[in-house]
Amino acid sequence: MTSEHTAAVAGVAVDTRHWIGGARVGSPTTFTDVSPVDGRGLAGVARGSSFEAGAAVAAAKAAFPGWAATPRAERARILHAIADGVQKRSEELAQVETLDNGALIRSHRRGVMPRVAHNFRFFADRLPTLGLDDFATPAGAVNHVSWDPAGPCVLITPWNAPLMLATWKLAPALAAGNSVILKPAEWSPLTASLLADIAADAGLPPGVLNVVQGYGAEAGAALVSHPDVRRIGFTGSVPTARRIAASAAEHLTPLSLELGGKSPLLVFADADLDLAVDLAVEQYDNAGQVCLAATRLLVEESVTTEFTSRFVAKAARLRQGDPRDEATDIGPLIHPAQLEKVDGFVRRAIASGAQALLGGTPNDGLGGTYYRPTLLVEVAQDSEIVQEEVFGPVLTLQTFADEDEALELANGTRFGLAATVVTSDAERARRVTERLVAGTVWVNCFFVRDLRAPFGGSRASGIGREGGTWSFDFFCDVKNTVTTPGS
Ligand code: TXE
Repeated sequence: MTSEHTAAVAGVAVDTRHWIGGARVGSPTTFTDVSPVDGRGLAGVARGSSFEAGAAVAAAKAAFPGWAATPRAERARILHAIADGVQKRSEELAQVETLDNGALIRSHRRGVMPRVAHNFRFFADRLPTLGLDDFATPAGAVNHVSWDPAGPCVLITPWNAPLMLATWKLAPALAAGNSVILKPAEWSPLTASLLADIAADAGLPPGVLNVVQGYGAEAGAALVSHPDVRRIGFTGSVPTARRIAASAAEHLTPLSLELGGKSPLLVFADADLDLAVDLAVEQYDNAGQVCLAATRLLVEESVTTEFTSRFVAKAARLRQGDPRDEATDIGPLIHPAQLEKVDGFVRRAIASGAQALLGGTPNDGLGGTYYRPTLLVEVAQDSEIVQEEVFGPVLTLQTFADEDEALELANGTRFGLAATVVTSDAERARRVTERLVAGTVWVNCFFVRDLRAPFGGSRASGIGREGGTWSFDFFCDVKNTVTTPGS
């Protein structure tokens, strides 16, 4: 069922060429997209170069004036139609995504795909009121502030939540009236291609959305260094962000960077321990490949023994296996190099004195890139395992004596993406939250998200905020027009 350009993945036909100017475009070479579920090759995917990147930017540039001038009501109608298409094909999208990136089918079905559709509806519904402001000065001069679309935007997205993160950036960029070039991660390129089909079916004009497939160092690097690009939205790793920022500096292209984390989960002695354990075990979701994951458990000394034994008992019951099975709790890591990377972190931690109370090894028997849920204790604050993002199902546990020490540990990394505080004392929650360095703090909960809320991190976790008006603002050039009385 596989032709040169079309792969049948989970029974779904996926065109693996680029999507440029409303047409499928191939490349002279392809790369093999491998499924982390079982290591099987899924498809040969067009390997984009600066040639296709340039063609996509040119297509986006040509389509931009028409889309920018399209009335907001019409843009909103098309965004709703894209959301309809996502809903209609959500089971296909879920199946393809699961095979492609290894995240759980049950998460894709229940959480991710509904949110993908919502990403479009959210901005479609708000377009009538987003980015409008008029006011008069006391002397009567009228200021009209307009949020004008910026131009062709490049979106570079990672593999841990491919369609979710692509549409989270794409919807506000399109809503604002921009044209877009999306470069999905080479490890999970397939749903972006399906999204191009859905957008075309929904009536999005040719060239408004372009998808360029390929490696970061080739297609990605060519896109972010292109002089006609007006915005770069990136989610991924810190080293890549540095390269992109350096390249964007050449043309002073504004960019938004959503990077990694090493978030803490603080458990105070007054916490509901059942809740604390539930929230801690939740950190193994997506095999720990979540930028927001609270991978550092910080527990008040007096409850450490109790917390640890309950946590280990619960985490040991997690079922690891094929993510296509609804009963599976933990699937594979994205690729063999990630497995090696995670295992390397754990081995080095153990060699320098850490103790694994749970896991600590790959789960070889499952036939893919599976790593056992792991808990490491006896870890020093300045050790690699506490300081660096592992991006696997590996949690560390440290103890603290009081609030000051808890905060010193919590804030003691170069990241500042998120934090979770578990306590029954509201006053303590307020005090601690105030001193935490984090873009998001959850109190007695985790991963509760609303598109109206700002999302992003401090320090090495990124630059800028996304979500709701923050995303919309990023993709606009704001203009103030002043008219004086009688002019
Ligand atoms: O990410 P990259 P990688 C972290 C996590 C993980 C590590 C490595 O710790 O283990 O990063 O992952 C594109 N110009 N996160 O190497 O390289 C690339 O093609 C333009 C956290 O896979 O950052 C892909 O589309 N683009 C993170 C995207 O960047 C380039 C999620 C991300 O890949 C490029 C992912 C270049 N020079 C990884 N080089 C999170 N915050 O959730 C690469 N790319």
